[in-house]
Parts: sequence; structure tokens; C-alpha cells
Amino acid sequence: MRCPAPPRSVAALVGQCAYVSMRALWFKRPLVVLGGVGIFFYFGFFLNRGSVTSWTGGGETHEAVRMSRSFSDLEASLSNLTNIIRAFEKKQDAIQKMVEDNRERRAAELGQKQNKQPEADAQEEKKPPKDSKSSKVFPNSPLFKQWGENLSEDDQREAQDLFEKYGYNVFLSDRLPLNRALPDTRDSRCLKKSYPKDLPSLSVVLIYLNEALSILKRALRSIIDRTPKDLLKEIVMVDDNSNNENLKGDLDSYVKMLEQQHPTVRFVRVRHTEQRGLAYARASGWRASSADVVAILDAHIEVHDMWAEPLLTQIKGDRTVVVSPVFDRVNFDDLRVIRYEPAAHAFDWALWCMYEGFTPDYYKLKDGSLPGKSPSVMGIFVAERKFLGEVGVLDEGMRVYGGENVELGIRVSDRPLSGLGSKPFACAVNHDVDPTPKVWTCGGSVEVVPCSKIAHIERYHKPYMRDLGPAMKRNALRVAEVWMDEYKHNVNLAWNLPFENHGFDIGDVSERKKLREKLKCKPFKWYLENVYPKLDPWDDLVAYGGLKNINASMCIDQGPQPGHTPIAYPCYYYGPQITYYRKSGELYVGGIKSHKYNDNRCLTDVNNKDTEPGLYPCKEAMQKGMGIYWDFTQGKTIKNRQTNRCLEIKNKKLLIQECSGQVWEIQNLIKPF
Ligand SMILES: [Mn+2]
Repeated sequence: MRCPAPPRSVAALVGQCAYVSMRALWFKRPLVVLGGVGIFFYFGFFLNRGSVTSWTGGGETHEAVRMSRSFSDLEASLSNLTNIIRAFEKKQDAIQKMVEDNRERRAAELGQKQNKQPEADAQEEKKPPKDSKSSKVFPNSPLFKQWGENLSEDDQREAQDLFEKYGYNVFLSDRLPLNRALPDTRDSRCLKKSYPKDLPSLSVVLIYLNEALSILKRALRSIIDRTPKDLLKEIVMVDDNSNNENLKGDLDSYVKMLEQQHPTVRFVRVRHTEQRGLAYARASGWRASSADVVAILDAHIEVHDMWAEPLLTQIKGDRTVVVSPVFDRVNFDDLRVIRYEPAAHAFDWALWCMYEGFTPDYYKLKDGSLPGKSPSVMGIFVAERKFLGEVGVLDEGMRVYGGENVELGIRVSDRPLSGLGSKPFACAVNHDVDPTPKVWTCGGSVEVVPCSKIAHIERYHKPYMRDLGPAMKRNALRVAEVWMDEYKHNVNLAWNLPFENHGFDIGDVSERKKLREKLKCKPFKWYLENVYPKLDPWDDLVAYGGLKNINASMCIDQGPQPGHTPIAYPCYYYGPQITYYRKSGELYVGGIKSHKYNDNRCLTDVNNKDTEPGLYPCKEAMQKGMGIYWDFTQGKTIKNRQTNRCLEIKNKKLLIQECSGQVWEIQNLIKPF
């Protein structure tokens, strides 16, 4: 995740992206993310680490108690537990059947039999147990903003406790059927598609860290129930060192039961004895898998019907394509499923991921059921197992969270994004020359497949936010160092880090550099021009950082937001004071945008008697005839080319006036100007 609001419609995509400025990154990003916008699928997962230590003690005590029990006691309690689980499942199945009967009856009444899982019905099962007359015990908790009316006070306390621990509504999850129906959110054209019979076999890898037991069980149930038996070879469960007690015995019994019920499915357990982070966890799941294709998923998901066939079909057609399903959002509070529009998985120069429209070619076809090309993946992805190995799986030198998805996207994107069905030309050349080409000389591509849907819980992450930045920056710098050539400093620019001595130890990247050489990957410039031309290469930036008036010893600051009037303010060299100076003479205040489709905010001389400088979207300022180009060199005046007036500070006020000779200094120089 990670990122601008989810796309609800194609038209909204570009608009949403337009508001993702660096300013927003610094100041609104936490809010955006906390709002559950959720492209940072793995965030909570890994940032839960923060809470780990405090749980260890309790876990050990519990463990000791368990150890002291006699073995037969333990066996008895396990089998007892299995019985309870069975009974519970039976009851849930009965409830489910009732719900379905009811639905079918109603559908028949309405003469809508073809519409098997209308959203309203699917959502109906989620009513929590009701208790009359209770007041809100946690009026400020996000959990109870839209959910929990009429819950008894005790239940509210329990729900809140669980919510704080997990970041989603475990209280409710524990009370929903494990095999609850999901609304069918696919494009109607998907329902008419048929898929080849002889598809490759599938390993599903679920990685988790302190996931709630019922959430994990529901993921397993949905995968087993909604993946054709002849395709699902195994489920690999990777535990990145959880310390939840019920992810030990209780989960084991549940998996044992599934094994008995589904003898054709192999269950593989991978347990890390220390937390290794997202990239390593995924790679270890890949190592443990053995099917033709591996689907690397989160554990707080439920797959939709027919989720696997469209993905496997793409891979059957081209083993070098890395595919992603479309994620629907499961609300962290009421666990309802919200439809997401298919969109490309993109990123900015800070390597935060975000949704973005597909290429114009895609929309010309007017068929939202077709796979669309994507410059990157969000994190959940499906690939041919051996191919993934040939191209280097994931960068296991990444820590905690972030960056590994972009690294994969850059690494496997070896074909222009524009044009549908375009052939991998680098491969084509090799094929002509050598009938048995070494496949790893040709990357591949990334596609989002709209007919494959997975519902994914977007957690509420607040308690762990503070930890995210350092890991994100470190991993992003690592990607830059290995892959971005002369553009690598754009990552520093995006995070406002100096080019040298940025203070992060990015670890050893020599193996990844060797891999890049071995794969004969194209230069990053090629990727920018052919795969991700929407990304602004920022190659005409000449300076950035805080901009200080030497005479007044104050900095320019974007001023109150929303607003169009920059101000003078004591220097603190942070988000609102970060400026970017382009060779063209444009000067942005308060951030810079990564994508060409977004407009920056240009410092302007509004070109009248007014002495207040302005801060406007550059295109708008141009149209209105404001002066947006400034002459400036380090330690000199900042003078508007159009009006010949200067940016100065008088009585602590930022002004545009006749030049009196005040001079400015910008924090970081990129190249001589
Ligand atoms: Mn997730």
C-alpha cells in the first residue's frame, strides 16, 4: 500500500494522483495511510514488530504452563479442540447454507437467478451480536466510527482490545463464517470467459506475522474452496516468527483438519525463528514451494471464485509474465468488501506505491476484463516458480517493509508498456539466433488481471507508523543503488536526503549488482522511457532543499495550506520549506511531484502591483500570464525574468519588490547552474 485513495473509477485515477505531492508525502502521508487507503498491504504486518517484545514474556509463561502438562493431556486437549473446531465449522456451514437458501429463494422471487451473489446479500451475514441500549465506550476509536452500534460495553472493550492488537476487527471476524460469501465484483465480461483445462499447478504462499487466527483460517478456507482441486498443489504457510499463542496449537489443529479433509492438497509450514522481514519471508515461501506457479499472498485475504484460472492462463501463455489480481478492499472495521477498479501498480520516486491508470492503448479497447500492463507490483503477485528463481526472486537484503515490490517490477520489466500484446523484442532477437535461448537474458513484464479478484483487509496502522520511514528510505536507496544508474539520486531528492553521506547503511548490494549483470538488464533510462514514461525523470533539476535568505536569515515556506501565499519563516528545513529549482527557472516550494501528469506548485510573481508572491500550479500560472521563471544562482538574488522584480524579505515578510540586492542560498546543489 501506501498511497493515494483507491481507484473507484478510471476517470478518478488521474485526478487522485494529481494530489500526491511530495508535500503530501511529508505531511499527509501518515493520514492517507492511516485512513486505511492501504496500498501498504504489508505495513501493519511488519510494523507489528514494534509490539513483539511486550508479548514475549506472556508467551513464554504460557509455553511453560503448556510444557508442564502431561503429553496425553495435551493430545486430549488437541483432539478436543479439533472436535470443537469441527462442530463450529459445521454450525457455520449450516448458517451459510441457511443464508444461501434464503438468498436463492429471494433471487428466485426476484427472477434474478443468474445473479448468484449480489453484494447486499453477501454483506448481510456480518451483523454482530446485538445488545440493546449501550453507549460508546471508545467514542474516538476508529473501530467504532462506522461500526459497533448496540454492542454491549463488555463486547466493545473486547473488540477494542483486539483491534488495538491487530489493526482490524478481530471481534467481528471471530463471529463471521469462515466461508462467508463475497460479492462478485468482477467485470461482467469475466463471467463469460472460459479458461484452458490444462493449466499449470499452483502453490499458494501465505506469509504472516501475528495474524488473527480467524482471519488466517478464512484465508485458508477461501483458497481451498475457491481454487480448483486439480490446480491447487499446496499451500505454503510462512510464519515470520509470530508469538501469538493461538498461531501455534490452534492453527496446527486446524491445518491438520484441513489436511484430512483435503488429502490432495499439501500443507507446508515454514517457521522463522526470528523475524526476517517481508522480502525474505516471501522468498522463503518461494523456496519451500514446488508447483509450476507460485502465488505469493498476504494472509489477511480471501480469494474470490475463479481467482486462479485467469492468472494461470496468462502465465501459461507466457512464462515470463508476473501477474497480479485486482484487490478489493475489506474494511478494517466492518469487514465489508468494497470493489476496486482495476489499475496499474505504480510508484513515485520515494518508491511509495500507488494506483495509476493503465496506458491509453488499454482504454481504447474499452474492455475492463482484459489484463493491463503495469510498471510494478504492489506486493501480492503470482509468477512461474522457476522463472521467478531465474530472475532473482526478491531482494532478500531488504528489511522490514517496502521497496521490494518496486525492485521486482523494475527487474522483470523488459518490454515497452505501450502497445498491447507487444512481443518481448530482446527475447525475440535471442530466439532468432539461438533456438535454446537462456531465458534469463530477457526479463519479462508485469500485468494486472481484472478477472482475478482477491479481497484484502486494509489495516488501520496507526501505532506502528513511526517505524516505517527508516526502512522505506533504506530499501529505496538500495533499489536506487542497484537499478537506477544516473537517476539514483532522485530517491534522495524525493526523501530530501543529501546525495552523499545520507546516513543509511543500505547493506551489501554486490550480489544484486551481479544479478543485474547476469540478467543483462537494460539501463534504467530505457525503463523510464519505455515502461514508465509517466515518471518525471527530474533530470533538469539543479538544486533543492531549504532556501534561505542570507540577509534576513529566514527561509521561504509554502505558508498556510490550502493557500497560495508563501511566507518567510525561521528555517527548519522540512517538508513545507523544501524547494526545487529547475534549469528552466521554475522554482517549486513545498515539494515536487514524481509524475508528469501532476503539476507542481510554482513560485510566481503575479505580475501586478501586488507585492505578495504567489504559489500556483505551474500550468495555471502560465495561462494567467504570471511570471514563473526566476534567475538564481547560489548566493545571489532571485529575480523574476518577466518582471525583473526580486524575491526579498522585509520586516520578516516575504515580498516581491524592486531588487535591493538581497541574496539567497539553497541547501543542496545538484549540478552547477
Ligand atoms: Mn496486506
